[in-house]
Amino acid sequence: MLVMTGKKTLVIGTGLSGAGAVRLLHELGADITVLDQNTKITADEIRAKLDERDRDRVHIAIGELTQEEKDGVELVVPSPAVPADSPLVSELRKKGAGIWSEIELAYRCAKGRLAAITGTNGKTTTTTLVGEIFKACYDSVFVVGNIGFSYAGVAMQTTEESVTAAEISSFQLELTEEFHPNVSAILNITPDHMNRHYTMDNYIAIKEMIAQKQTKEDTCVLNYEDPALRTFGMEKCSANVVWFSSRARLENGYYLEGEDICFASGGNSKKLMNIHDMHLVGLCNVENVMAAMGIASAMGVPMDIILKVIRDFPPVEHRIEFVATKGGVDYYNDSKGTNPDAAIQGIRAMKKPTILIGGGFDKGSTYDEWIDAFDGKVRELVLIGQTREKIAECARAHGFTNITFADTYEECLKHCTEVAKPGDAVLLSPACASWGMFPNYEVRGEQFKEYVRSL
Ligand code: UMA
Repeated sequence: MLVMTGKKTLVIGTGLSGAGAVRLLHELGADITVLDQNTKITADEIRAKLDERDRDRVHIAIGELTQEEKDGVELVVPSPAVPADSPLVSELRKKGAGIWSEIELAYRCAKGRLAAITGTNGKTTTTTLVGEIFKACYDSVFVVGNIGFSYAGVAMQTTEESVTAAEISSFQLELTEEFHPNVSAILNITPDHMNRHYTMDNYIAIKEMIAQKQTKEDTCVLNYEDPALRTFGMEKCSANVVWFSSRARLENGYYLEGEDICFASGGNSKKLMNIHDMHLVGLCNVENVMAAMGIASAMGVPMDIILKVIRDFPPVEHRIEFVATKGGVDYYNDSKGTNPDAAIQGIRAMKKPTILIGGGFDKGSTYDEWIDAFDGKVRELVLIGQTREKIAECARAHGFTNITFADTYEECLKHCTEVAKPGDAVLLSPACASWGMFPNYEVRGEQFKEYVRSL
């Protein structure tokens, strides 16, 4: 067990991750300062975000730290929103402090077996599905991480019998050292978060860190169709690799043949299920399901249990989620389409002329492939947020000109209902993060659904 008694620690950020880290550090007996760099927040607001047991046991700092507060800090746990190269983190790193993500801290204290899932898209669906499969087979199951539950917050509740499914983002992975899941999975890697990771090579290297401590005793589930992952699995990964493919008939691994998901091992293959026997739709979800099969099977869940849970599994909220038909118009919430690659899956799933809502926070993405994927289906593009000019310019360069700018979300939603005709679809799939206009993509999706229901 990690010994932290009396050690001077600093938690940066007071969201879910920060509150979870404080909870765990408190249990470990550390001396904790919690810093929020948002100068608009008050100490009382920070206290209210912490667990009741921690509220009066931490030192709270807002904005910047004094020299005294910085001196002697041995461990820093920055929240995922805090860049790993931010001035404060860099300064404390230089002074010799350990810099761990909340996931690394949690891992060092948690017990039982761990399946960790990363990838640019599909993480939440796959992690939720894997969690449901685990619950159908094991008594003590935790579903944590980027999905919206702090791993550190529950680490002390895990036992040797526990089985944990963790969704892990690149922000969380980049500050890991000993993190070592029994089963890891990288679903795909396409450009995202370039404002944080700068280059694609760096982003790929960070994603691959999920398997950096794995050995032949462990399993790494990888997408055979992703060029970077194919190279990683064949040349660099030290774990036992389980492949999945939506295009090739594999000799070993999970693959799609026609409408059937099959599994092959040592040249023998068998059909596992037809893709129409599940509620999840779209090729991206077939890939998520194959990955979940590989992860759950490697964690010891029998295939009949895996298949039963997949058949019953409902679609995940905010991911190509059908909301309602109003006035002959179908409304779809794909607020989780927070990058161009995810939004491509959203538009591909549409079968009708579509009014598409796009735009939001600028993560440094390029939008060409997304615009190309419109494929004659988008009737009008309604743009909001910081990226609207950039997207409009890109769309025009690709010959798409039916573009409207909205200054507010309300104006945008109202415009969509005015221009949509019976037989059309309205799709919220912005290809951008929600930050700046909303606290997160969930709020953006909820507001869309509320508006549609009120029509
Ligand atoms: N803050 C600072 N300094 C900074 C930046 C932020 O002090 O430089 C403070 C803010 O004032 C605020 C806190 O940090 O108090 C916000 O931190 P946070 O956004 O990390 O908030 P959490 O609630 O801890 O959420 C994080 C993840 N957020 C991000 O990665 C940005 C959540 O993922 C995750 O669910 C949660 O931990 C639990 O693990 C969200 C996300 O958007 C869903 N993830 C990205 C994505 O999926 O694309 C990676």
